[in-house]
Amino acid sequence: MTGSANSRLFRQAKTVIPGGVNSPVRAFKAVGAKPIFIQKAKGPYLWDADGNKYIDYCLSWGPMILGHARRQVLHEVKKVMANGTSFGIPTKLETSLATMIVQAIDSVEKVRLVNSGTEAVMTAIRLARGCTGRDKVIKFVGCYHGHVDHMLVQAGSGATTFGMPSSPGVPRDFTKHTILLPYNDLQSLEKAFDKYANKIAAVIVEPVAGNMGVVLPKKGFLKAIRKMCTRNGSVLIFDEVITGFRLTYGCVQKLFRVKADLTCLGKIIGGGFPIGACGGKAELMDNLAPQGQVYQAGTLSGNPVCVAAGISTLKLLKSVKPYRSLELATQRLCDGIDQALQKRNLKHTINRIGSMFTLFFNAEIVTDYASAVKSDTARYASFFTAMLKAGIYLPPSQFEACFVSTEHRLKDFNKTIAAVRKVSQQ
Ligand code: KE4
Repeated sequence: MTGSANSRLFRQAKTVIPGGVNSPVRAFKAVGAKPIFIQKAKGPYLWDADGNKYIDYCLSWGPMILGHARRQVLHEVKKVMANGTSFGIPTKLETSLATMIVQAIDSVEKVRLVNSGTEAVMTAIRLARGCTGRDKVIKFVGCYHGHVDHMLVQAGSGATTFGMPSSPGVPRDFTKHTILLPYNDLQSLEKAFDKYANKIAAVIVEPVAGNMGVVLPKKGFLKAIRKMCTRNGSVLIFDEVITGFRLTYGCVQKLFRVKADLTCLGKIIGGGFPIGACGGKAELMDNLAPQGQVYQAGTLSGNPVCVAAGISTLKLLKSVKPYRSLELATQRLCDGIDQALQKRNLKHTINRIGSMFTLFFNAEIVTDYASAVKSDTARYASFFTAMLKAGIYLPPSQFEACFVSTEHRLKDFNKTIAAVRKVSQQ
């Protein structure tokens, strides 16, 4: 699939861009392949530089829930662009998008728009620390919250729960306040709260994890975190950069009936344009400069073009209400994949919620990072490459989420399931 044009473009890219990509996972290293370069996309389809067509289940890592190049979104963006693209001065569009988010998420009374999910997380954690006067933050192994230094942590040695930097360039001091716990493990959470009680500024969690592959919260897990944060005066941050407007019009907080204090958003709320948002209770949010003392800023934050795409996307989601049909369609696809692999006796498990899922080549159920990493990543890599050759683009890593859009049709699912049958014979 990485024929002459793709290979040539990759060679050229590597001469001027580190690794030839602007975000590591795009280099296909996790699947031992060379990346394709996209020429165009429409609906659920991608075309690469060699003219190969793919059914896209990565959807730019989640944003393209309405499919690529959605006519209504492009129309709104073009209209706004004609009046200028960036002013560094407020526009009413920002108020409109913020209002839509506030109206969609019960726990959000105010929103600060930023340019990425990473910035949303940075803002939420600084705000939580600023409001509580505390330093420690709990995160869970396998959850990814962007590349801010103090979130780039890996399990420390032995029983220490403090994270060690997971990347060169992150000083040990920057992660010494980050407590790393196993996802879905309430016992370790209780121990951490007992031990660090009134030192914990926040707990940040992907309420449905997407970055170790899709992993669902065990019954009671989210409610228990909520209870411990409330009891301890810590801020509960839900990182809904993936799940925001993916599973329902709003956040999974509605589905699990747990209210976060701060919510991080991104991806879908930008409709394919750079965006992020940190929202929450006004009593917290009003501590952000210039109203409060907690500094946060961004030249292109709330950019009218990005915001126009987000408004158009949320308007369509609100009117089309695609979530039930997305759920049924994704269930049908996953059932077909499951049956195809069962027929070949290939050990696998599929975690799915709504229109996001992960096919793990793993004999066990996957409930946390420790079980996720038992997956057969070599088999996933060969499956990925074979499916790519068959015209199906899956995330180029076992530990990511697949997504279905409103534009995927039955014929796409049938083609995908047929491809799974064929490649799993090999
Ligand atoms: P960005 O800074 O990449 O916009 O968002 C960071 C982020 C924060 N929180 C969650 C739950 C996220 O999933 C992400 C980013 N997601 C990855 C893919 N799982 C983006 C892909 C990439 O890094 O290239």
